[in-house]
Amino acid sequence: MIQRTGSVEEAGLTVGEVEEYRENGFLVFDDVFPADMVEKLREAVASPAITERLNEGGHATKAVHLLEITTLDPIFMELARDPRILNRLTPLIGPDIQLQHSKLATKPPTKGMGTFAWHQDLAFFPHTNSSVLAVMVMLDDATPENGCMQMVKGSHKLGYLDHSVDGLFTAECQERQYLEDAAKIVQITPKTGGISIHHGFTLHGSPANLSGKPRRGVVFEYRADDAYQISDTVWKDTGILMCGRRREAVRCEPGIIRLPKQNPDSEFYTGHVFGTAFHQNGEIVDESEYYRNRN
Ligand SMILES: O=C(O)CCC(=O)C(=O)O
Repeated sequence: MIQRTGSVEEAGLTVGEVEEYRENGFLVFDDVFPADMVEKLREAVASPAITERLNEGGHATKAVHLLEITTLDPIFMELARDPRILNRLTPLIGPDIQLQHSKLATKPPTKGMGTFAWHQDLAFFPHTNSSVLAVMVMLDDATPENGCMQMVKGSHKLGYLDHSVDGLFTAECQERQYLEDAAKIVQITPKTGGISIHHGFTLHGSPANLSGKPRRGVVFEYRADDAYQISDTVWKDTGILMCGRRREAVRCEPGIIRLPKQNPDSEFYTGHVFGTAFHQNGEIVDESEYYRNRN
């Protein structure tokens, strides 16, 4: 992996970068956002409202994903719309781009905590096409010591992998054979103000934070405007147009998508086993005996 330095004025990607994304399923850039901007983002993270939410999530000892971060401070919506990000995405997924979700991803300073199992993002929230990708903006350097993300080169070409046990979604890829080739596993280490971009099928995870310091990143999942979400949660900021226009059309890639069936005992259970996106019932069906029994 080549780690690049992108100037503030730089727009778009080179042909080589697009090829690298198509081949590996991820890209990493340093120096995308200047120090003063990172400082403002850190101040927003330290605001009383966000601190309270992080405390509620137990961020001192646990990894916390604070969802809908764009709704908690306008600085995060500005960041999601920043051309330094969007100009790097249009060569990958076209000019019409929506936000799929946003979050602040923290890893606690408590040593040895904050592991994320190997997974594909699209396995959580399948879409009719695989344009979905994630951008992580680093508010701290990502290092192997603080549990930076690791990605399996080329795994985005594998399509949907199995994340379920006994029919219930586990949030962990169960096809361990794709993790056996150590030469394909890459440490993703953007510095503070840098970003990583990864494809929604790229198999990734992150080990525990051993640094004794917090590691913070802002994550935006984006999708082409013609991708329709099939299951999991529709968040407050899902579907906001970031650039381009609404096509009013859905593009479908062929194939069968197994829906991630949520475990009602999981902390992420949203009240419908296939999430609010899949749940196309009105109150009458919801309240019927038939639906209650089907769950
Ligand atoms: O915060 C991390 O290190 C991992 C986050 C992640 O894998 C995700 O949001 O999909």
